[in-house]
Amino acid sequence: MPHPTLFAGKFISFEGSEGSGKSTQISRLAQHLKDAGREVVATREPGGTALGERIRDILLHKDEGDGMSAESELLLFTAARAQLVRSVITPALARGTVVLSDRYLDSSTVYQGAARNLDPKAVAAVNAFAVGGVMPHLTVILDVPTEISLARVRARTAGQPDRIERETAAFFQKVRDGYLALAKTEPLRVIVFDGTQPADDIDQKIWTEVQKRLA
Ligand code: Z5A
Repeated sequence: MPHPTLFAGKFISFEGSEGSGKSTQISRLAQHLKDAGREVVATREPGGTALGERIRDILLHKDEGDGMSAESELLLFTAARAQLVRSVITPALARGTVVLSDRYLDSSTVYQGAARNLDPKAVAAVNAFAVGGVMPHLTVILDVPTEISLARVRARTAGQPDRIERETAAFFQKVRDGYLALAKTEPLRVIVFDGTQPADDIDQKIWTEVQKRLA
């Protein structure tokens, strides 16, 4: 059987800092794709499966997550990813669906690697094991200065930040820098869009790029 990424399905991941506009752009792109007659599956990380949503709860919301080591954090994010790949992404690609994921393996590269300072080779090895070769055809990074993304999150969470939202501004600066560095190393797969532009403008730019890739 051919590898799932060789089927007619397309896989697009969205990355960026918290509050960079990923959910907003995923729902707009999903609508464009549906209007164009494509079947769409939208999912998120961590989460997207029953197991993944339980892991998400531990990672972000439960007291058990307090004091979590960076290594445990990496393994939990990638455990959720391994399940998502096998039970949602691969079957959807095999059906010819367009899969849109709010975060994927680049989040571990950047948050656990660049920002938590885990060995990049170890992060890459665990990521590779988790995804089993299923890579996005396109990764959209929404780039937003740290002050803006933090302000957007603060406005939304109204004083109830999750475990990762409680990190320092320096941590989020490493996240932003990590994404920009990643884009330079994989320019064919990863495209950076200015997330400070009006949502309609970003939407049009992403849709133009996606139509080229789907053609
Ligand atoms: N994490 C990790 O460490 N390692 C991993 O491997 C993975 C994840 C997979 C998941 O958080 C956390 O887990 C995340 C990384 C870590 N933590 N951080 N930081 P999450 O799923 O709860 O949240 P998120 O993925 O970081 O994103 P978000 O908070 O849901 O935001 P978003 O989807 O990027 O943005 P949005 O909801 O579309 O927009 C945010 C607000 O901005 C909203 O009020 C919008 O109306 C507004 N917005 C959107 N676009 C615009 C524009 N263009 N202009 C102005 N305002 C806008």
